[in-house]
Amino acid sequence: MSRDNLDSILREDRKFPPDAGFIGKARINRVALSAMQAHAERNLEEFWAGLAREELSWHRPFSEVLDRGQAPNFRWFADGELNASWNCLDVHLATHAERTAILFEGEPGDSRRLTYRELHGEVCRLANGLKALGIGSGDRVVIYMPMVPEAVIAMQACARIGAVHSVVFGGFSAHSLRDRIQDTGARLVITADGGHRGGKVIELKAAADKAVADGCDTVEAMVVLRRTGAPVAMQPGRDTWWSDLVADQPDQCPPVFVGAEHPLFLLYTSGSTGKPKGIQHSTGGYLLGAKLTTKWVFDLREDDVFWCTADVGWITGHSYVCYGPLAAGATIVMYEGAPSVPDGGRFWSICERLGVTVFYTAPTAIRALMKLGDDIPARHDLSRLRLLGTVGEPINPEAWMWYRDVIGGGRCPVVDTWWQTETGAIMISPLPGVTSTKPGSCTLPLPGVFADIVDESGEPVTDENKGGYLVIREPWPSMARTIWGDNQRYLDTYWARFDGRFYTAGDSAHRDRDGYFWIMGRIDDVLNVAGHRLGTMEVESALVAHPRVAEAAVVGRPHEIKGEAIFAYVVLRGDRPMGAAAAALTEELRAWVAEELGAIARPDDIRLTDNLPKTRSGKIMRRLLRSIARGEEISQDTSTLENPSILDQLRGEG
Ligand code: 7RM
Repeated sequence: MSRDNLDSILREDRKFPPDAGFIGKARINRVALSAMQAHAERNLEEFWAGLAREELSWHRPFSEVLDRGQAPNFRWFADGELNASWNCLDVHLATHAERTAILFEGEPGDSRRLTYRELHGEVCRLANGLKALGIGSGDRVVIYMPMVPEAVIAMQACARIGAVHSVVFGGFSAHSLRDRIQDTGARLVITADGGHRGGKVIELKAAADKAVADGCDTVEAMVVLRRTGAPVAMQPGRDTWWSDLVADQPDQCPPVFVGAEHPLFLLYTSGSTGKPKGIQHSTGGYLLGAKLTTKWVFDLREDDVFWCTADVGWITGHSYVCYGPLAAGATIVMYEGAPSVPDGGRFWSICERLGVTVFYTAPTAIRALMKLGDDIPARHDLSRLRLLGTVGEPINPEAWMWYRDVIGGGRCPVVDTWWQTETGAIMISPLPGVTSTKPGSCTLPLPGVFADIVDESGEPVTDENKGGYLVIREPWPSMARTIWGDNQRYLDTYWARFDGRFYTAGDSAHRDRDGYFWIMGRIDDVLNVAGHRLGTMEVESALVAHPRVAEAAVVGRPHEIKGEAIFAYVVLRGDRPMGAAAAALTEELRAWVAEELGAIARPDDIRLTDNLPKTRSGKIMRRLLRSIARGEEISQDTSTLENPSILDQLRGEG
């Protein structure tokens, strides 16, 4: 068995075609899809150019579609000029100004509704306020806010005047905020007194003060939204209340039209080592990707109520809360708080009360809610839902089935969407009116996306079920342009592995006999057991398929004979047994995996734990678990863990 082989051992045969009712009304049917695919194959630039002209409103039309001159720093629609906020707001005013843009619910239960006309007015007032503070095109603005409508208003106001926003997730510490302020060289920070999360008040202004207290000389001003009413210290000459700033501002503000390549935002993502990377996105290409994929994948229509549960601190919140759905003229839901407040039914209660029709969330949330049992969603009327989506991690087939059956009542298509901060928009996903879905597969690339799987030497992997590197062969409009201030790192991280020939996502994947893509996990997490290279996702899925298991994370630790042994951390549904009962259960689980996947995948160690360590966006921190399994010193930052005491348990000491 060669070292290069990445084996897929998971067999999943369930398949769900879209039902006739859905197909009949879908925005994209089989015929439309074939035509788009043929067009993209025939002439990729013409394909994207046509969509860019149709979907976006240009102040000055572009003449050149794709500039490959500095590849892989591609440029799209470069001599065209537009404004992102204009494309999200003004374009709707003539036809549907009174349509609801945002339905907001705060964690304490307060609610608000903003029409497109009102949202446009608020964005203009803030944009005028920002101008009054001296902020202009190209200036960086850091946004550190709770999930309230003002977070979207702040992003849109920056876009309106050509300022480059960088949203920092409100759950990040003062220290992380400082790093990002310093790296962007921001002139302004927009924050709030605090936000409500998990029944507590998160003190954002205090954290922002702490962040800028040291080495943030570029920051000239701070705008503070009053949200919780908690007392805060305002620094005279620097700090302004949001309400004061906009009080006398008109609700009209002419947009600043910028070149299509003008950066719309920077968004930091943690690299595998060292400091976070400021992923830079463009205005034209990014907005095109966000808008198109919203319409294609979520099949959005005028009467839809779309809820993407992601915080605006993540790319998902940029593309599917702030930009895509507003550009598409949809009604979105924003919820400020935790899914567990006041109880584990909050998501379903919001879906019921606000009439959510399209719901998009992460596997980590699905597994957490699944662990609470079926009774909780059963108390809510979820009959308005017509489409469900997932993003962020591979979804285990059992969690997918639960989502489809219990939340979707078996009638809603489930779209498992693969993409990254760096891709800007969804890349591989079912189209709900066309694609038959399979639990655990993100299915097929969208039109215009040339995804492939290659081996160590960059040759396509054509064998069924054989894994390799997930790559994208051709540039696409919403791709990241660079890493802010460090283009070399951009080239090294995403392009060097195969000498600039294609974009390397850093994920491993395989294809089945229908050509469907299955993401197996991050390349860095691949296990090597007796010459078999295995993705983490399959062993985890086998564990989650056991009725007692809610969540699992699998890592490798060195083994004298096999090279690597499989070490599994398992979270159970219900109480965690101790002593002999625990030993019996772990034996049962080892045998279960061997039965499901074959002896090669039998975990050598299973550790039962109450929780798994997650990043703030809910992804399992396998690197941390690997250090623990190997008894190594922990080098990762554990300060952001929800529950730091979990470390003792993971080490087997709790
Ligand atoms: C949107 C987002 C990107 C990484 C990516 C994958 C993993 C995301 C899926 C997925 C399997 C999916 N951006 N990932 N979606 N894995 N199936 N549908 O999450 O930059 O934060 O993360 O997330 O490993 O490379 S991200």
